[in-house]
Amino acid sequence: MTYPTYHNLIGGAWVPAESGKTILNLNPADHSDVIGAFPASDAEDVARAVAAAKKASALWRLVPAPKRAEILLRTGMLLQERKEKYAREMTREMGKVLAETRGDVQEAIDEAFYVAGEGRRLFGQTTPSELPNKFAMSVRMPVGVVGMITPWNFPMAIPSWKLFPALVAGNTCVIKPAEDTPLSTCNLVQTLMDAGLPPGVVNIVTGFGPDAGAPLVEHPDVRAISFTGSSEVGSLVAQRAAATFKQVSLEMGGKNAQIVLGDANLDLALDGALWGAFGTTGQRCTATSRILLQRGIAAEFTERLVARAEKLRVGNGLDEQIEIGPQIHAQQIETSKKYVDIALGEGAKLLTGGRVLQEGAYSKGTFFAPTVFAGVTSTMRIAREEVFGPVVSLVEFDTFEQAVEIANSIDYGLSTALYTRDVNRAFTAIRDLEAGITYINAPTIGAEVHLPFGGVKHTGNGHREGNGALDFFTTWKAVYVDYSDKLQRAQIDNAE
Ligand code: UN1
Repeated sequence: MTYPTYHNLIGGAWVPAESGKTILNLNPADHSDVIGAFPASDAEDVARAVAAAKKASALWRLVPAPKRAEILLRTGMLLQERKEKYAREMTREMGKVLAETRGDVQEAIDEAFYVAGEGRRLFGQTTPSELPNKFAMSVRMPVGVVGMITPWNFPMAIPSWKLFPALVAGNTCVIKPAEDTPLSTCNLVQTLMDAGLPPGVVNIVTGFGPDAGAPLVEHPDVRAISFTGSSEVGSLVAQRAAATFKQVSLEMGGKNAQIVLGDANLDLALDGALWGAFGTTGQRCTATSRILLQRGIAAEFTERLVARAEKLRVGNGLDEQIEIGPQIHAQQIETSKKYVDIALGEGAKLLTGGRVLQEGAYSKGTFFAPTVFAGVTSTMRIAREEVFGPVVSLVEFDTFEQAVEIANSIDYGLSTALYTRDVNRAFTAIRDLEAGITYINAPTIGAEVHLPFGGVKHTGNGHREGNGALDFFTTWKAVYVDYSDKLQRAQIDNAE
């Protein structure tokens, strides 16, 4: 079998891992399709990448922000030209269907155009001084060298959410993409370089979390870490980063609820539920994993949902007819299986799916049947823990207030959706649902890049991506200019 060998990007040069070790990147729909070998990096590679980023920082921080932004603008335009090629490569390495990988590249394009505009803003404040003939203002400064650890489910969009704001703000970066989907990050960063990004400003080290991610988190010259992944790993990242007082932005799990009230447009709510639960094979942090149904419409909704779930075409995402791709790897399949067993053990009723697909062409990859559980109550583990697979639970309720209570009764708080025609209830839900994102009459997935993205409770640690990212990737400097030509003592010389 022949396949290409890819390298780390350090100081503008593509180089193998010092150890020479590699990881094979396989197509999850067909394991005989090898995308390539990528470096299995370790602390030594990370140290070289951080040193390159530190060196590049001296020049990059002095490039005017509007000029930095022009590189992002050109990157967005180049990504438009390359969209189809990159989407196909992403489907090969990640599995999700072409319509979705085109969306993933589009999200990076949107981010590029959005952040490019920030190059001419990056606003600070001016404010009066308490002393005469003194000027006061605050300006945004780059943080320095920033580290990024990104997941496999949005292999280009999520790196773009982190890299582009970090770059426009004048930081230099080391990114460690998920070991399952490094090619899309390489494609993104190659595009940045083709658009004029100087060497060393972005560096890539590929590899496993414990070998390549941990040394990045611990490196003393890295000033901030932006992480998207599981809550379990996020907690470790935060603990390790605390030793060197790094800023940490964590974007983690969800157990997102779609609430359907009795007055909802049921056709619309069904379309939303199917897309939210089974789009990206349920492998989004925003995926709908609980559907809360008001008693009066529950039976009809359930029947129609199951009928449509059974018709979904599961297969290789490169085939335009396919609606649901594979799961990323065998471990995720194991997790889906595990939660099916947990749900059955708790007394939930399996209405469809619940099994690994292995017949015919399915045997070449890692496929799981779209799965629906009914009779789920809010205390069951299947209603509380993230599966990250095509598994959705139906929970019935009587009143709107109960629905909000059930929706909020979990440790996570990323996305929520309410289907209703009642404007009063819609606004009450907007106020009361404990989540970073609430949709009315739209599914739990589908965030746009220029709004804040992130969650509450165990989903995050208070930072936001999207329009919150600049706050993370900059640090405030307060500036005082005294033009009185004499010593003026604050709090003393102007006191009564
Ligand atoms: C994720 O699942 O990690 O809102 C991100 C959405 C996408 C982003 C998902 N725009 O579903």
